[in-house]
Amino acid sequence: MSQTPFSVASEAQPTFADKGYAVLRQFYDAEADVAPIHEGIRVIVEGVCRKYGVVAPTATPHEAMTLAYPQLIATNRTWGGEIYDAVKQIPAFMRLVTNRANDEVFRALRPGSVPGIAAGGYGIRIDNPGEEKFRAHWHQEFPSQLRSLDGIVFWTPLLPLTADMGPVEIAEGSQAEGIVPVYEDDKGVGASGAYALHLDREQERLAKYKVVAPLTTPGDLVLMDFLTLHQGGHNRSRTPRWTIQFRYFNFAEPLGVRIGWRGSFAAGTKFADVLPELAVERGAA
Ligand SMILES: O=C(O)CCC(=O)C(=O)O
Ligand SMILES: [Fe+2]
Repeated sequence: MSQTPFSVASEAQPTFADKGYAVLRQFYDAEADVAPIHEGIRVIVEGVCRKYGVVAPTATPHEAMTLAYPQLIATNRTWGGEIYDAVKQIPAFMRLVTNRANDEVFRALRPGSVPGIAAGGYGIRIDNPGEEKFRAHWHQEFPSQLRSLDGIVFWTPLLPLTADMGPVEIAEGSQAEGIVPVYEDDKGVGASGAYALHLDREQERLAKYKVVAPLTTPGDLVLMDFLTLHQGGHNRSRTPRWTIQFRYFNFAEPLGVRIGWRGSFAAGTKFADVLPELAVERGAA
C-alpha cells in the first residue's frame, strides 16, 4: 500500500525541524494534479495571444509557457501581468492549493497545529530570464505573510528546473536565526512591498549557513519554514521559470492568535502596522 501524505511528511519532519526545509519527491501526481494546471495555462496564453493578435505556438502547455509567453511579453510586458493575475484563478491550481494532502503535510510537520491557508498567499511565479526587479531576494517568509510564526511555504515547479533557471536557494538551518529585523529600500529598481524589504546584516547572517538549491521537477514539493532564509535564484537560462507557491499557517500558534492571523503585503497590509517591532532603520541594529 502506498504511504499516506501524513506518513510521508512525518518521515521528513526531523529533517524539516533541523534544516528548515524538506523536499518531498513526486508528492503530487504530475498527471492528475499538475497536468490540468498546465492545460489551464495553455488555454489562457492561447486566448491572450488571440486577443492581442500575436501569432505564437500554443499547441502544447510547454510551447505556451516557454515560447508564446516570452513572445507576448517581448511585444508588451503588461500582457505578462494579465497572464500572471489570471493563472492563479485556474480551478485546477486552486485544487492543488486546497488539496487535502497539504493539511496532512502541515499537521505532520507542525504537530498539534490547526492548519489554515494564507489568503492571498498563493500564486504562480513567472521569473523571466535576467529580470531582477521581481526576483525574490533573500528573505524570511514571516514578515511578508505573517498569519502565524510557524507557517510553511509550499513550493512546486511547473517546469523541470535546471541549475541555470535559478532554483530556489535555501540557507540550510537558518530558521535558527529566529525573526530577523528588516528595513525598506527599493534598491534603485523601483521594488515595492515585500520586494523592498531587506534583512538586517544579511551577508553576516548568511555566511553562517550552507546554501542549497534543490533541482526539482513537476510533482516535487519543497517545504520551507516561515523563518528559513531563502531567495529565488537568478534565471540565466532562456526559459521563463514557472513555479507555484502557497502558504499554510497555524490557527493555534500564540503569535498568530495575538495578531488575529492578520496577513501582510499580499493582504494589503504593511507588516510594520501589525508588528512594528520587526522594522529597523538601515544599519541601526
Ligand atoms: O523561487 C522563488 O522565486 C522564491 C519564491 C519564494 O520566496 C517563496 O516561495 O516564498
Ligand atoms: Fe519566500
